[in-house]
Amino acid sequence: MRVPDLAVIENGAAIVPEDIALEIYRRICRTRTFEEGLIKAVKDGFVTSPVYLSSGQESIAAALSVAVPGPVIFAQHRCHGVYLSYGGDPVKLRDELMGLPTGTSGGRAGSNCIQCHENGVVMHGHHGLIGENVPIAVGYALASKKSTLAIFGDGAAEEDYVLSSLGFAATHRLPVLFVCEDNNLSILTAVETRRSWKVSKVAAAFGMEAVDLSDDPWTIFLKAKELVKKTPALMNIHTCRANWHVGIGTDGPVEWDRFLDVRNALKGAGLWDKAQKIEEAERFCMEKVWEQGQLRRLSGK
Ligand SMILES: Cc1ncc(C[n+]2csc(CCOP(=O)(O)OP(=O)(O)O)c2C)c(N)n1
Ligand SMILES: [Mg+2]
Repeated sequence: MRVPDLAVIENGAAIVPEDIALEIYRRICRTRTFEEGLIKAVKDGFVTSPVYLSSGQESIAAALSVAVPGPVIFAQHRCHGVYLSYGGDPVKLRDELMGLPTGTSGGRAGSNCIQCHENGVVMHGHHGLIGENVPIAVGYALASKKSTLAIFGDGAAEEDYVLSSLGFAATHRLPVLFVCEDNNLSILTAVETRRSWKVSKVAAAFGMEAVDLSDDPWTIFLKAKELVKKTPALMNIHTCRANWHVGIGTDGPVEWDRFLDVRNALKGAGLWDKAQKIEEAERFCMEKVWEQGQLRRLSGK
Protein backbone atom coordinates (compact mmCIF):
# COMPACT_ATOMS: atom_id res chain seq x y z
CA MET A 1 0.00 0.00 0.00
CA ARG A 2 1.14 3.54 -0.67
CA VAL A 3 2.09 5.60 2.34
CA PRO A 4 3.56 9.10 2.62
CA ASP A 5 6.41 8.01 4.89
CA LEU A 6 7.99 5.06 3.07
CA ALA A 7 11.73 5.00 3.94
CA VAL A 8 11.48 8.64 5.01
CA ILE A 9 14.36 9.95 7.14
CA GLU A 10 13.00 11.50 10.32
CA ASN A 11 13.56 15.25 10.84
CA GLY A 12 15.09 15.54 7.36
CA ALA A 13 14.42 19.30 7.21
CA ALA A 14 16.62 19.75 10.25
CA ILE A 15 19.31 17.31 9.04
CA VAL A 16 20.07 18.91 5.67
CA PRO A 17 21.94 22.24 5.78
CA GLU A 18 19.61 25.23 6.15
CA ASP A 19 20.45 26.81 2.79
CA ILE A 20 19.70 23.53 1.04
CA ALA A 21 16.42 23.01 2.89
CA LEU A 22 15.32 26.51 1.91
CA GLU A 23 16.48 26.19 -1.71
CA ILE A 24 14.51 22.98 -2.11
CA TYR A 25 11.47 24.77 -0.68
CA ARG A 26 11.97 27.67 -3.10
CA ARG A 27 11.89 25.26 -6.04
CA ILE A 28 8.80 23.49 -4.65
CA CYS A 29 7.09 26.87 -4.33
CA ARG A 30 8.10 27.89 -7.85
CA THR A 31 6.38 24.89 -9.40
CA ARG A 32 3.34 25.05 -7.11
CA THR A 33 2.74 28.77 -7.74
CA PHE A 34 3.45 28.49 -11.48
CA GLU A 35 0.84 25.71 -11.71
CA GLU A 36 -1.64 27.78 -9.67
CA GLY A 37 -1.26 30.57 -12.21
CA LEU A 38 -1.66 28.09 -15.05
CA ILE A 39 -4.87 26.71 -13.56
CA LYS A 40 -6.24 30.26 -13.46
CA ALA A 41 -5.05 30.89 -17.02
CA VAL A 42 -6.95 27.81 -18.22
CA LYS A 43 -10.07 28.97 -16.35
CA ASP A 44 -9.69 32.46 -17.82
CA GLY A 45 -9.47 30.89 -21.28
CA PHE A 46 -6.05 32.06 -22.41
CA VAL A 47 -4.34 28.68 -22.19
CA THR A 48 -6.36 26.32 -24.37
CA SER A 49 -3.90 23.49 -25.11
CA PRO A 50 -3.85 20.29 -22.96
CA VAL A 51 -1.85 20.68 -19.73
CA TYR A 52 -0.11 17.96 -17.67
CA LEU A 53 0.26 19.52 -14.24
CA SER A 54 3.08 18.79 -11.78
CA SER A 55 0.90 19.95 -8.85
CA GLY A 56 1.30 17.61 -5.90
CA GLN A 57 4.51 16.11 -7.30
CA GLU A 58 6.71 19.21 -6.96
CA SER A 59 9.03 17.92 -4.26
CA ILE A 60 10.66 15.27 -6.47
CA ALA A 61 12.19 17.56 -9.09
CA ALA A 62 12.89 20.26 -6.49
CA ALA A 63 14.97 17.90 -4.34
CA LEU A 64 16.63 16.13 -7.29
CA SER A 65 17.69 19.37 -8.93
CA VAL A 66 19.51 20.46 -5.76
CA ALA A 67 21.06 17.03 -5.13
CA VAL A 68 22.04 16.28 -8.73
CA PRO A 69 22.86 19.54 -10.51
CA GLY A 70 23.78 19.66 -14.18
CA PRO A 71 22.83 16.26 -15.65
CA VAL A 72 21.51 15.99 -19.18
CA ILE A 73 17.81 15.47 -18.56
CA PHE A 74 15.44 13.26 -20.53
CA ALA A 75 12.03 14.19 -19.23
CA GLN A 76 8.58 12.67 -19.52
CA HIS A 77 5.26 14.27 -20.42
CA ARG A 78 4.59 15.61 -16.89
CA CYS A 79 7.62 17.83 -16.78
CA HIS A 80 6.81 21.43 -15.80
CA GLY A 81 8.31 20.78 -12.35
CA VAL A 82 11.51 19.32 -13.78
CA TYR A 83 11.95 22.26 -16.14
CA LEU A 84 11.28 24.90 -13.47
CA SER A 85 13.31 23.22 -10.74
CA TYR A 86 16.36 22.79 -12.95
CA GLY A 87 16.31 26.50 -13.76
CA GLY A 88 14.15 26.74 -16.89
CA ASP A 89 12.67 30.16 -17.61
CA PRO A 90 9.02 30.31 -16.46
CA VAL A 91 8.22 32.96 -19.09
CA LYS A 92 9.29 30.60 -21.89
CA LEU A 93 7.25 27.78 -20.37
CA ARG A 94 4.22 30.06 -20.10
CA ASP A 95 4.67 31.13 -23.72
CA GLU A 96 4.90 27.50 -24.84
CA LEU A 97 1.63 26.74 -23.07
CA MET A 98 0.08 29.81 -24.70
CA GLY A 99 1.26 28.60 -28.13
CA LEU A 100 3.50 31.64 -28.68
CA PRO A 101 6.66 31.63 -30.86
CA THR A 102 8.70 32.68 -27.80
CA GLY A 103 7.90 29.36 -26.09
CA THR A 104 10.38 26.57 -25.35
CA SER A 105 9.54 24.87 -28.67
CA GLY A 106 8.27 27.92 -30.50
CA GLY A 107 4.78 27.29 -29.13
CA ARG A 108 4.37 24.17 -31.28
CA ALA A 109 4.89 21.33 -28.78
CA GLY A 110 2.96 22.25 -25.65
CA SER A 111 2.88 20.99 -22.10
CA ASN A 112 4.06 17.43 -22.64
CA CYS A 113 7.19 18.28 -24.64
CA ILE A 114 9.25 20.93 -22.87
CA GLN A 115 12.82 21.51 -24.03
CA CYS A 116 15.58 23.58 -22.49
CA HIS A 117 18.99 24.39 -23.94
CA GLU A 118 19.81 27.57 -22.02
CA ASN A 119 21.48 28.76 -18.81
CA GLY A 120 23.49 25.56 -18.56
CA VAL A 121 20.35 23.41 -18.54
CA VAL A 122 20.01 20.64 -21.11
CA MET A 123 16.59 19.08 -21.02
CA HIS A 124 15.08 17.03 -23.83
CA GLY A 125 11.30 16.73 -23.83
CA HIS A 126 8.86 13.95 -24.53
CA HIS A 127 7.63 13.06 -28.04
CA GLY A 128 4.50 10.96 -27.58
CA LEU A 129 5.29 7.38 -26.60
CA ILE A 130 5.39 7.16 -22.83
CA GLY A 131 8.82 6.15 -21.56
CA GLU A 132 10.59 6.67 -24.91
CA ASN A 133 12.86 9.13 -23.13
CA VAL A 134 14.38 6.23 -21.15
CA PRO A 135 16.10 4.34 -24.03
CA ILE A 136 17.12 7.68 -25.53
CA ALA A 137 18.68 8.66 -22.18
CA VAL A 138 20.52 5.34 -22.01
CA GLY A 139 21.82 5.74 -25.57
CA TYR A 140 22.98 9.24 -24.73
CA ALA A 141 24.81 8.00 -21.63
CA LEU A 142 26.47 5.21 -23.64
CA ALA A 143 27.76 7.67 -26.23
CA SER A 144 28.70 10.56 -23.95
CA LYS A 145 29.45 8.93 -20.57
CA LYS A 146 27.95 12.10 -19.06
CA SER A 147 25.71 12.29 -16.01
CA THR A 148 22.19 11.57 -17.28
CA LEU A 149 18.80 11.80 -15.62
CA ALA A 150 15.86 9.78 -16.98
CA ILE A 151 12.51 10.66 -15.40
CA PHE A 152 9.39 8.65 -16.15
CA GLY A 153 6.07 7.59 -14.63
CA ASP A 154 4.89 4.32 -13.11
CA GLY A 155 2.88 3.67 -16.28
CA ALA A 156 5.88 4.29 -18.53
CA ALA A 157 7.88 1.86 -16.38
CA GLU A 158 5.82 -0.98 -17.91
CA GLU A 159 6.95 -0.34 -21.49
CA ASP A 160 9.20 -3.09 -22.83
CA TYR A 161 11.77 -0.58 -24.06
CA VAL A 162 12.02 0.95 -20.57
CA LEU A 163 12.72 -2.41 -18.93
CA SER A 164 15.27 -3.44 -21.54
CA SER A 165 16.95 -0.04 -21.16
CA LEU A 166 17.40 -0.67 -17.45
CA GLY A 167 19.07 -3.98 -18.29
CA PHE A 168 21.35 -2.39 -20.88
CA ALA A 169 22.37 0.42 -18.50
CA ALA A 170 23.13 -2.13 -15.78
CA THR A 171 25.25 -4.29 -18.10
CA HIS A 172 27.28 -1.33 -19.36
CA ARG A 173 27.40 0.48 -15.99
CA LEU A 174 26.11 3.69 -17.56
CA PRO A 175 25.91 6.96 -15.59
CA VAL A 176 22.12 7.17 -15.54
CA LEU A 177 19.97 8.00 -12.56
CA PHE A 178 16.51 6.59 -13.30
CA VAL A 179 13.69 8.27 -11.40
CA CYS A 180 10.16 6.89 -11.50
CA GLU A 181 7.54 9.41 -10.37
CA ASP A 182 5.16 6.80 -9.02
CA ASN A 183 1.81 8.53 -8.58
CA ASN A 184 0.15 5.09 -8.66
CA LEU A 185 -1.75 5.98 -11.82
CA SER A 186 -1.47 5.39 -15.54
CA ILE A 187 -4.17 7.88 -16.54
CA LEU A 188 -6.82 6.36 -14.22
CA THR A 189 -5.60 2.82 -13.55
CA ALA A 190 -3.78 2.04 -10.31
CA VAL A 191 -0.48 0.15 -10.22
CA GLU A 192 -2.03 -2.77 -8.30
CA THR A 193 -4.54 -3.33 -11.12
CA ARG A 194 -1.90 -3.25 -13.84
CA ARG A 195 0.99 -5.35 -12.56
CA SER A 196 2.23 -7.62 -9.81
CA TRP A 197 5.87 -6.49 -9.81
CA LYS A 198 7.87 -3.49 -8.64
CA VAL A 199 10.17 -1.61 -10.99
CA SER A 200 12.69 -1.29 -8.12
CA LYS A 201 12.88 -5.08 -7.81
CA VAL A 202 13.38 -5.45 -11.57
CA ALA A 203 16.16 -2.85 -11.56
CA ALA A 204 17.80 -4.55 -8.58
CA ALA A 205 17.59 -7.92 -10.37
CA PHE A 206 19.40 -6.36 -13.32
CA GLY A 207 22.18 -5.45 -10.88
CA MET A 208 21.73 -1.82 -10.00
CA GLU A 209 20.95 -0.21 -6.67
CA ALA A 210 17.25 0.62 -6.47
CA VAL A 211 15.05 2.10 -3.77
CA ASP A 212 11.38 2.76 -3.05
CA LEU A 213 10.61 5.87 -1.05
CA SER A 214 7.95 8.53 -0.52
CA ASP A 215 8.28 12.05 -1.87
CA ASP A 216 9.71 13.66 1.27
CA PRO A 217 12.16 16.10 -0.34
CA TRP A 218 14.84 15.88 2.33
CA THR A 219 14.98 12.09 1.97
CA ILE A 220 15.07 12.37 -1.82
CA PHE A 221 17.92 14.88 -1.57
CA LEU A 222 20.02 12.67 0.71
CA LYS A 223 19.31 9.47 -1.22
CA ALA A 224 19.87 11.01 -4.67
CA LYS A 225 23.25 12.42 -3.57
CA GLU A 226 24.27 8.93 -2.51
CA LEU A 227 22.89 7.08 -5.55
CA VAL A 228 24.25 9.43 -8.19
CA LYS A 229 27.73 8.24 -7.15
CA LYS A 230 26.70 4.62 -7.80
CA THR A 231 24.96 4.84 -11.16
CA PRO A 232 23.20 3.23 -12.80
CA ALA A 233 20.65 3.43 -10.04
CA LEU A 234 16.90 3.80 -9.72
CA MET A 235 14.60 5.67 -7.36
CA ASN A 236 10.89 4.80 -7.38
CA ILE A 237 9.25 7.71 -5.59
CA HIS A 238 5.68 7.51 -4.30
CA THR A 239 3.82 10.75 -4.85
CA CYS A 240 0.30 12.16 -5.31
CA ARG A 241 -0.92 13.86 -8.46
CA ALA A 242 -3.24 16.69 -7.38
CA ASN A 243 -5.04 17.17 -10.71
CA TRP A 244 -6.37 15.00 -13.50
CA HIS A 245 -3.99 13.16 -15.80
CA VAL A 246 -4.47 16.00 -18.25
CA GLY A 247 -6.25 19.25 -17.46
CA ILE A 248 -6.97 21.18 -14.30
CA GLY A 249 -9.81 19.11 -12.82
CA THR A 250 -9.56 17.28 -9.52
CA ASP A 251 -11.10 14.12 -8.10
CA GLY A 252 -11.36 15.30 -4.50
CA PRO A 253 -8.66 15.52 -1.86
CA VAL A 254 -5.29 13.88 -2.47
CA GLU A 255 -4.03 11.07 -0.24
CA TRP A 256 -1.38 13.46 1.01
CA ASP A 257 -0.26 16.96 0.07
CA ARG A 258 3.51 17.04 0.34
CA PHE A 259 3.50 20.84 0.07
CA LEU A 260 1.69 21.11 3.41
CA ASP A 261 3.90 18.43 4.98
CA VAL A 262 6.98 20.35 3.88
CA ARG A 263 5.67 23.58 5.40
CA ASN A 264 5.12 21.76 8.70
CA ALA A 265 8.60 20.23 8.55
CA LEU A 266 10.12 23.68 8.03
CA LYS A 267 8.13 25.02 10.98
CA GLY A 268 9.43 22.12 13.09
CA ALA A 269 13.00 22.92 12.04
CA GLY A 270 12.58 26.58 13.05
CA LEU A 271 12.88 27.78 9.44
CA TRP A 272 9.36 29.02 8.83
CA ASP A 273 10.08 32.79 8.97
CA LYS A 274 12.62 32.45 6.18
CA ALA A 275 10.56 29.88 4.27
CA GLN A 276 7.43 32.02 4.34
CA LYS A 277 9.32 34.93 2.77
CA ILE A 278 10.60 32.59 0.06
CA GLU A 279 7.07 31.35 -0.65
CA GLU A 280 5.72 34.91 -0.84
CA ALA A 281 8.51 35.97 -3.21
CA GLU A 282 7.92 32.99 -5.53
CA ARG A 283 4.15 33.53 -5.52
CA PHE A 284 4.61 37.23 -6.34
CA CYS A 285 7.01 36.37 -9.15
CA MET A 286 4.80 33.69 -10.73
CA GLU A 287 1.67 35.87 -10.42
CA LYS A 288 3.54 38.54 -12.41
CA VAL A 289 4.53 35.95 -15.04
CA TRP A 290 0.87 35.02 -15.57
CA GLU A 291 -0.45 38.60 -15.39
CA GLN A 292 2.00 39.52 -18.14
CA GLY A 293 0.86 36.48 -20.11
CA GLN A 294 -2.72 37.68 -19.94
CA LEU A 295 -1.68 41.19 -21.01
CA ARG A 296 0.26 39.67 -23.90
CA ARG A 297 -2.77 37.73 -25.02
CA LEU A 298 -5.03 40.79 -24.72
CA SER A 299 -2.61 43.01 -26.63
CA GLY A 300 -2.13 40.31 -29.30
CA LYS A 301 1.67 40.83 -29.28
C1 LIG B 1 3.37 3.78 -25.76
C2 LIG B 1 2.22 4.58 -25.24
N1 LIG B 1 1.15 3.94 -24.72
C3 LIG B 1 0.11 4.65 -24.23
C4 LIG B 1 0.12 6.02 -24.27
C5 LIG B 1 -1.03 6.83 -23.71
N2 LIG B 1 -0.64 7.43 -22.45
C6 LIG B 1 -0.22 8.72 -22.37
S1 LIG B 1 0.21 9.15 -20.81
C7 LIG B 1 -0.21 7.61 -20.22
C8 LIG B 1 -0.08 7.30 -18.77
C9 LIG B 1 1.25 7.61 -18.24
O1 LIG B 1 1.32 7.24 -16.89
P1 LIG B 1 2.65 7.45 -16.12
O2 LIG B 1 3.81 7.02 -16.94
O3 LIG B 1 2.48 6.80 -14.80
O4 LIG B 1 2.76 9.04 -15.97
P2 LIG B 1 1.78 10.04 -15.21
O5 LIG B 1 0.84 10.57 -16.25
O6 LIG B 1 1.08 9.27 -14.15
O7 LIG B 1 2.65 11.11 -14.66
C10 LIG B 1 -0.64 6.78 -21.25
C11 LIG B 1 -1.06 5.37 -21.04
C12 LIG B 1 1.26 6.66 -24.85
N3 LIG B 1 1.37 8.00 -24.91
N4 LIG B 1 2.29 5.92 -25.31
MG1 LIG C 1 1.68 7.59 -13.11
